[in-house]
Amino acid sequence: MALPPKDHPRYKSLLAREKLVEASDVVAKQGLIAHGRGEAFDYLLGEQTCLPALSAIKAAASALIESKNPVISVNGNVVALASREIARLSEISGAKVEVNLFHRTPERIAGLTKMMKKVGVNALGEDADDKIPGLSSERAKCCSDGIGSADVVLVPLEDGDRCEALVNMGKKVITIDLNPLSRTAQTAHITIVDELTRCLPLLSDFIKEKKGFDSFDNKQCLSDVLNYMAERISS
Ligand code: PTJ
Repeated sequence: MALPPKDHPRYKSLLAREKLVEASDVVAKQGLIAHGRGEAFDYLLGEQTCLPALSAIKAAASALIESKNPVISVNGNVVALASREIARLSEISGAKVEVNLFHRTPERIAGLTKMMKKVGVNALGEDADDKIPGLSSERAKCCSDGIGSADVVLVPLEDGDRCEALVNMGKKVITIDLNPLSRTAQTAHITIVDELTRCLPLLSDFIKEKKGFDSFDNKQCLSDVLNYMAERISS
């Protein structure tokens, strides 16, 4: 991987791009477009975790602590950018990890499972024997001992249709999405509007310290994030 110079003011951002390009055999091409959209929204947040996101992270910590059968669903972007952070979260929360893709191919599932194995996680995903109702084709596939039987699902960077289908299955859905206006952000029960690699360590820390947050209103939280962005733009 071509490392950007460490003193570059946009080092973190350039490094993330390099990671996605480096993993281009397992990251969907559409994933690069999704990343660019995320970057644009992160500019509006000032590339920092805002207070409403912090309350969503605490609410997510509570949901994961209380969950009996939590699952973290990971896609190409998530594994390429944050496999280590996901491994730590899985260890601390006891959540299983399932590689579950929108643009599903056996090659990508195998490659991403291998990348998770390198960080010590035996991810589910290869033997998909269940389906998410209401979705067509390959994107419906999932594992019965993973997403199929989960009570709480953390799905970072998810497509709106699939997020809605998980909610309709009765799962408690937590997402991480820099776009507070996306259908996923609006449909999930808990939306963390923050950058993936920035919020995952905070989420793990809150679970470890058992710092949850009981009263949480997602609609209010999204509205607070939008106000925060608007104030930043107008000042
Ligand atoms: O690997 P696959 O086949 O499962 O496909 C993955 C993608 C991401 C291509 C697929 O899930 C997709 O098309 O997602 P969307 O509908 O583009 O939604 C992704 C959302 O994630 C967008 O709203 C982006 O703003 C947001 N996003 C992108 N990068 C980050 C992010 N949010 C947080 N942190 C990021 N690094």
